[in-house]
Amino acid sequence: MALQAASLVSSAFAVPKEVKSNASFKDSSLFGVSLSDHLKANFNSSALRSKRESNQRVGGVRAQTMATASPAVNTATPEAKKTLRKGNVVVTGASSGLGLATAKALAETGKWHVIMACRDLLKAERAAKSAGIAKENYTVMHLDLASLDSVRQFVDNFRRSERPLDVLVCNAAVYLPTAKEPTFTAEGFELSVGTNHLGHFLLSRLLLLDDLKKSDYPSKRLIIVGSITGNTNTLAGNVPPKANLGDLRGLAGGLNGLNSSSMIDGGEFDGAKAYKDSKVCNMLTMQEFHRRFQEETGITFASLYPGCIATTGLFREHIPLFRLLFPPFKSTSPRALSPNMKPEKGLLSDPSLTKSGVYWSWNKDSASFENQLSQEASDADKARKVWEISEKLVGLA
Ligand code: NDP
Ligand code: PMR
Repeated sequence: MALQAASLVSSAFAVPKEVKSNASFKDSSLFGVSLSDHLKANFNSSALRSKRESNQRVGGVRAQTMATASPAVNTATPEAKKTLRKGNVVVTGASSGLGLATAKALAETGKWHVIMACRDLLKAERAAKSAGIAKENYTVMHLDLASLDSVRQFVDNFRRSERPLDVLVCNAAVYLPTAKEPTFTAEGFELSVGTNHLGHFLLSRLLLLDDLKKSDYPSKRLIIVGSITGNTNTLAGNVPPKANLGDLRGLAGGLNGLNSSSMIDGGEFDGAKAYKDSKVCNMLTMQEFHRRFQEETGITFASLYPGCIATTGLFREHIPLFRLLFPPFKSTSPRALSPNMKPEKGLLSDPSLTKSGVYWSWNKDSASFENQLSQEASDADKARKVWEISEKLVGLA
């Protein structure tokens, strides 16, 4: 056990200074790239590590990232010859945690140009440099998902760059478990659902229909990161407060906390629940995309649970005791000790992972499997309603 644990925490990861705790990842595979290797090799770059950050280092790194097929170019077919160019992937929230690890791993394959879509340009630039991502393999572009204007501006800027879009990864998220009162996006939506769901909803609708659809890439993908904690068919999803979208009355009212509740189900504000609800929306949205657009566009839509990555920036707002106990507790769990998420076993070589409409997870033996969503997170009727209400809220209907 100790040996396994040691191998899991063998790498240093200098996180950007905004991230209070250091990142500790399990092995990762969203794009079919072994993140752990990259992280081990490069995330300990000291170039931008402040003394304070060094002092804060607690964890080692095994990364678990999000899966899309590698653009594995097969020159044997004319189709492949046509697409020898690098793939272009937009990763939201690539300035930290899973998004940064994913950006790094993809960039290092040499087969992807990563557009790091981030709200804090300086932080993102520093994070990319600190992670050792080669300049020619990434571009940082501004995106604040808590502002629909910013989302639209991002889409404009992206189009101006004249890059084709081959993969979009909706990864960014905020988690506000200790907030007593709701806070709001620029348009007045409760911040967690506004950022994690509505911002991504608008982004993916705009980029999907006009950009991703046009890509000539062999594997076009839209990945939306979900979570076990939004799935009430799991132990983790039964830790209160549980996700529950109810009859969507709060969402329909605009989540503004004035003439409507700030919570999707119309209840009292609860930051932890708002996050879990937003993850249910993410998973429902992926399925609705699949139903509406898979056949027409050939795009693969997928969601995933990346595993528990206990020391990313996500828990920065949590109580200090949680931040102290969660990483060591999680790093001794059987799942964390397993050689999890070996992408070479999974997404690179497993053709089934190109399947659309799936919520992926990886077991302790690194094998990918189609995970079962909770009843609510797989409710097609609810997915349609969330879609229709969200369209109105973001100004698409
Ligand atoms: P981090 O907090 O490290 O990363 C979140 C990223 O989202 C950061 O880059 C952050 O930017 C960005 N972000 C937050 N708000 C906005 C915004 N308004 N506009 C643009 N970007 C924004 O967390 P993780 O890496 O852990 O989380 C990544 C994903 O993984 C999330 O979707 C999360 O739900 C999911 N997940 C994580 C798990 C875990 O155990 N960590 C488990 C299950 C799912 P900035 O750097 O500027 O703060
Ligand atoms: Mg946890 C096998 C059980 C399991 C798993 C896989 C997780 C993952 N959690 C599990 C169990 C439990 N958790 C139990 C039994 C408890 C009560 C002691 C517990 C508590 C807990 C808290 C307070 N867990 C948490 C929190 C958080 O604040 C985290 C959260 O919900 O963030 C939204 C969290 C998590 N637990 C996980 C994972 C993956 C998280 C982070 C979830 C996410 O980012 O979506």
